[in-house]
Amino acid sequence: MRTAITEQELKTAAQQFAMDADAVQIERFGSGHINDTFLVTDGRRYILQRLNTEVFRDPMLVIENIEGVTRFLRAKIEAAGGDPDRETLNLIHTREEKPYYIDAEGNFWRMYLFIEGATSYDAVKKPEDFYHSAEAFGHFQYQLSDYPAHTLHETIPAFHDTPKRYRDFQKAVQEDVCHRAASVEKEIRFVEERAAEMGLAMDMLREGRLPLRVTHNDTKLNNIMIDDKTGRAVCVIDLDTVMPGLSIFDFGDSIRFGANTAVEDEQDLSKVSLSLPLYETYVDGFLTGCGGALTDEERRMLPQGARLMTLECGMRFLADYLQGDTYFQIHRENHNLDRCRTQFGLVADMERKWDAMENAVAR
Ligand code: ADP
Ligand code: GN1
Ligand code: MG
Repeated sequence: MRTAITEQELKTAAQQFAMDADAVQIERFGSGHINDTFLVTDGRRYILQRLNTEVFRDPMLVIENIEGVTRFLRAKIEAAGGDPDRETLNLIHTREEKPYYIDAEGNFWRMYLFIEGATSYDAVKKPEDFYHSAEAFGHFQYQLSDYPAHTLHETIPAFHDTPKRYRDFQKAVQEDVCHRAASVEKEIRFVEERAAEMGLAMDMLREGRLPLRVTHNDTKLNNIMIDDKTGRAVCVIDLDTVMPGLSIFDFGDSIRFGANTAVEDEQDLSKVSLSLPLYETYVDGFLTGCGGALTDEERRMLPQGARLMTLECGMRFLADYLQGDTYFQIHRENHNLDRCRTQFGLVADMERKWDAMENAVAR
């Protein structure tokens, strides 16, 4: 289990990153499900995070990836005349010149410059924001297309290996450690009815029909900072899962989160559906951002990427519910079950709108 964090631990951690501990203000920040995130102010603002080391078993590998990727992006941003302090994450070093701090309890901390004048959204407020996020995630992949992929660590092995996620899910059902399976028979059946389709994308990867690229792997709308003035995407954040992966999954995870007419944990399932206009907006932005780099097969498989990411995520939420909510942070009873249900509701709606989803890509 993750342990609670005391105020003293927070102050001690902040202080390592060359800050005046007495002058700082620290408060919880953001709505990520994995790390503990804090806003630290000492005149300037920073993001302090305790990495979730149950999810990221080897946090040093996460830091090495982020150092490598941000250094690479920084050079490209500078060459393009951009502002590297805002357009990519910047790790702050400790007094000992390290980009992380491990405290007496073994907690793993890191700090970033706060990206000022920008906001990360949990739901689409304006379609233009969604377009710009699509372009930015596509462009991110494009920028990393010549990154030395062999130097990247796999921070979470088999992260989007859907058949593996399905096997993990089945194990959680069988073990049923919290005796919750009987109450979610309908949801379990929903997954089982789609068992044959879990490998659709991974099989194509194995057969060489889909290329392995350097991808973000967690392309939720709230992992992008939108400029408060211009409305354009300033920076792609949450780089913990940058690894070799499938472009259609980066596309798909964004659709799963942003083109849903309801929020991820909506309890009123009648509000859940796929917004075709938002889906089409994202297709446009993503293809533009990718700079024409996607193959025909990748383009054709975009709708399937959206469906598989949504199904996979629902399966992960349900497995976590069955296992006693140990992976995703929850803030109320049945939170993971609510999240699972919105995902399956969205999958069902995608299946109803399948022809339109394919047509939008073909256009
Ligand atoms: P998690 O892995 O838990 O999702 P994130 O790295 O995505 O953690 O951070 C959680 C939230 O904190 C983000 O959604 C964003 O709102 C905010 N955030 C993270 N990094 C920065 C940053 N450098 N500048 C401003 N806000 C940030
Ligand atoms: C987690 O870290 P965050 O909140 O951006 C998860 C994603 C899920 C997402 C569901 C490392 O993303 O894979 O799609 O929750 N990240 C990790 O909202 O497991
Ligand atoms: Mg995040």
